[in-house]
Amino acid sequence: LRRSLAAPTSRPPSIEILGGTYPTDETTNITPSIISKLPERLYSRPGHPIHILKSLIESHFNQHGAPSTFHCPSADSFSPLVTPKQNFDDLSFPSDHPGRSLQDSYYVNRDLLLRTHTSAHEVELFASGHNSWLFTSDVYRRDEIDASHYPVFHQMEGASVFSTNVTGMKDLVDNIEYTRYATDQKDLEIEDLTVINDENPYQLDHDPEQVDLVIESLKLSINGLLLKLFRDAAGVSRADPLRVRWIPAYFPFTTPSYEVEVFFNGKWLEILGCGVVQDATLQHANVKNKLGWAFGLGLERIAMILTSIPDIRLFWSKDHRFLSQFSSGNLTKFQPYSKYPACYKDLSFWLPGPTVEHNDVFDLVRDCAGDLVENVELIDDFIHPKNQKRSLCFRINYRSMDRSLSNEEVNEIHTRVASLSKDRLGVEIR
Ligand code: FA5
Ligand code: MG
Repeated sequence: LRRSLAAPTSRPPSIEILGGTYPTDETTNITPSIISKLPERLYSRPGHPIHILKSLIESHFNQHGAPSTFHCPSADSFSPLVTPKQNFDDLSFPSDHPGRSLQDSYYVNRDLLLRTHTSAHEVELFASGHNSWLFTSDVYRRDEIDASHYPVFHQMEGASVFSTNVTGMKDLVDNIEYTRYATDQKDLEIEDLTVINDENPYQLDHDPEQVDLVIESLKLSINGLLLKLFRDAAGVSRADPLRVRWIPAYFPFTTPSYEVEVFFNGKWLEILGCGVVQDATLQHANVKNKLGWAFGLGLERIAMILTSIPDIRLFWSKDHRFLSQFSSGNLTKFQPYSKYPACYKDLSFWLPGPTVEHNDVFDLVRDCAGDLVENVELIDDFIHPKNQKRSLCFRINYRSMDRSLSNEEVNEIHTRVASLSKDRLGVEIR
């Protein structure tokens, strides 16, 4: 873990999160803005697009996914604070994987971080004994600021495992037959660019014949879901087949692994990652002699495509002009209300050393501006020829989604951004 930039003196000895008190250490980088999101539980609010999409997928899988039912436990009984063992080790992440770094993930302290994906609960979910399950929750990642990136978003994880004995294999074949029957293939145009090779291999202990059946079940299940979401739910004309593309991918906890893209409004969009579950994960869950598939998909991304919601901040809006649009419980097209004026301000500073982490800048802007920041972009980076000092300039675009901001209000926020930059990053404002 790289050291946090926060000066040790500015760090309180402990922090309060969801009613608990946790000691801090030199890795602590969770911010007040992030802590304030933890109690929101968008996935459980009727009439919220995240909840609507979750319910739609759950009922699809329970009608057409398989002859067996999918267990759908509520995320309320799974803490978003997980150990590095849950989020990484149990999922076979190598010790030097970038996802573990302080730059990419929010740590409470070295023993506890916010889950960066729903896969963090795979072992618990497999250990619960259900062969098929779906799990939806908030996940947290440090990232840039723009209309499609927000440090909190929602994923749904799904999995199905089958016994490797004769009965289990019969279930698997039944599953394939059933899923094929429920998937009207002629409305789908599938480009399958995947191959099994040294880069995306079978697992050593697996029987390729059995794995091929698992992969067929996975592909049918996912293609059926996408057909349901992007054609039936989005009301896309049946005259055009839906184009779906399967490409090879890498995840430490599945092999072979795939990513699935959908062609929508002229672009290929990555919707989910998936693959054949690593034996190691099942062993940690004490599941023996089984083999199966898992996937993880991004709910905001799919909801934004289906409803044309233009900015990911809107999912957090309390404005009735947003929320009332989905009160019917359907993913109807979003009717934008007027866009309020934007206000750009530049933040220029001299660095104290060779570099500064951009995610540290983004987090402090979020702490000062909350959802009033629309995007942040690096517009200048130069080194002074005489003293070799490096200067960066970030352009911050402030805009509210529900009202006009006054110039004084934006100036006040921007002044706080500059002063927090000095305190947290040790930079010299220009
Ligand atoms: C994962 O998180 C894996 N855990 C997925 C997985 C599960 C693979 C089970 C294999 C088996 P990835 O980081 O690619 O993978 O994210 C999965 C999906 O989450 C993406 O396809 C995308 O739809 C969504 N997603 C990822 N990052 C963001 C983001 N910053 N904003 C919105 N959606 C995102
Ligand atoms: Mg990905």
